[in-house]
Amino acid sequence: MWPDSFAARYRALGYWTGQTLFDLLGSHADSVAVVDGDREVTYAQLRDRASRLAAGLHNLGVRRGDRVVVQLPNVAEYFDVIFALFRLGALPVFALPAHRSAEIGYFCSHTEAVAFITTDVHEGFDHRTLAPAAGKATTIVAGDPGAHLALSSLYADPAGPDDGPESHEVAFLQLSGGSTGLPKLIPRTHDDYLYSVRASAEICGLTADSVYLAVLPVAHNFTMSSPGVLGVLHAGARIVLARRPDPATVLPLIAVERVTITAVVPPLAHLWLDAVAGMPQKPDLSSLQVLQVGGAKLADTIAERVGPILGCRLQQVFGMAEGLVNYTRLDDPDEIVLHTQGRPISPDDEVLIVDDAGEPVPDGTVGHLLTRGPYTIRGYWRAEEHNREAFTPDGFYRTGDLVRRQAGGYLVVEGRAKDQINRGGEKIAAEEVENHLLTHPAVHDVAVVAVPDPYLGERTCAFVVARAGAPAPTLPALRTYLRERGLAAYKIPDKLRVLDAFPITGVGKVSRRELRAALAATEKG
Ligand code: J2J
Repeated sequence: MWPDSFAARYRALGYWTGQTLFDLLGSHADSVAVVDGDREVTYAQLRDRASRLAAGLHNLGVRRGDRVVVQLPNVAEYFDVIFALFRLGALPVFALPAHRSAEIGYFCSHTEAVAFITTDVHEGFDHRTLAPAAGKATTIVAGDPGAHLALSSLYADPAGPDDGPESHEVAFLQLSGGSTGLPKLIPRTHDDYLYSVRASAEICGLTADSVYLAVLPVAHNFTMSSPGVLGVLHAGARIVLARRPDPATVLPLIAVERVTITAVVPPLAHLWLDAVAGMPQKPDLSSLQVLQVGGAKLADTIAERVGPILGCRLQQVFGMAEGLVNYTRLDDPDEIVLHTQGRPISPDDEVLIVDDAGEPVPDGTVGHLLTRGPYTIRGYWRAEEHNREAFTPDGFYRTGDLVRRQAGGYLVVEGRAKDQINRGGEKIAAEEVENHLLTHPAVHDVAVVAVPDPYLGERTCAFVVARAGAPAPTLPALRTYLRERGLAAYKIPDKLRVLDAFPITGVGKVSRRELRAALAATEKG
């Protein structure tokens, strides 16, 4: 948590206001908050539904400070659930729909979750089969509950659950993209998160007339807060939920619902642009004012097509669930919007760009991005040892990103120093996948690295040294093995190279740089 002197300052400056996330539902009673297919939920209805669900969860034994793993796709019930938990002061742990038993099991056990709230069937996968992985946590299902507890049975008479949380308390645990063996959890407080949400809503020009299309998973930090669904609720505007992100789903929704702003990762921007450019009859995108693109580096060639093809403004967003978010501003010149990843939200976001020795580099030089500020965490949840590496002694978060600062404080992302693969915005910790592969009987040693990909930006390649005497493993066999271990599909390597031995760096570590170079050379040849 922030030292007292910082907390006092952030309060004095008006960043931390003492409100809680539940308070977002306080006004705009009769306006529509959420549209999910044919369903429309007003602010008053959402507040009522969340209050009744809070009572039901309380009856079930969920208390302030308890953790609840939430894995829901883009459905209206998601909002009932998170606001019920915010009302109780219980902490949602935000899993993604793509997570499987390995991730869900870890989140539930690591957080000692009392409940696991999921859906029935989504994208062909039966999420109820994850119940055993949830262990002691009670499985609650939105939709057909099967053998489990139905979410719909929990809406009770809202007769006074305990007092709600205080604004300085942790509101939820968000997931880190990670670079270590086990995913790290990010504790965000009501005060700090609401500041980033309010400020983001203003930077992105949200008004009560805005219509935000939620395309990426609602629980991801980008979709939640930059300005995301919470920014929309702050503005009294309307959220439209897209069940799927493909052009055939999304383009008609934009036209019918008169969507004004939406947020995507670069490969989706690419896909939409190609789809619209190839249509003889252009869809009606006249309502769309802003396309936000973030989560991974946007290629200049794609950035340049957004305005001409979609007829809207591009906004680049470079953010992280740990805190710091940068935006190009809506009135920035094209040069900035097309070629930078924006500048921080807050005048009190402290940005340091340093060389390998930790010394600040001059503007224009690439260095490691370090940051602290009024909405950037000071430590991961229950990860003391890792925190000593991930944060400087004076509280700066080491983002692992390599950036260059331009005039006006605009940042350009130039690369990454962390062992992470950014697969079209989905983050994969190399070590996590390596640890799973190391349990395979034919694998002696393994290194998972990023390889460039024209569509996703990066894909993953597993370099494997086979165990002596064992047959060399094949890609299909390893992929099946990882799937059976319950690893999310996006983490499963796209490529495999079997080597006799790994190139070693001067300090005796596997040289990922040489592995990447070797792969690039063989692909060319
Ligand atoms: C290059 N790399 C980027 C960008 C994130 C808004 C937007 C995105 C996220 C997010 C988020 C990038 N160009 N425009 O939380 O609120 C990479 C960096 C960063 C990591 C964080 C938000 N935008 N990245 O992507 O926690 O490497 O958050 O450190 O998932 O994504 O990932 P995540």
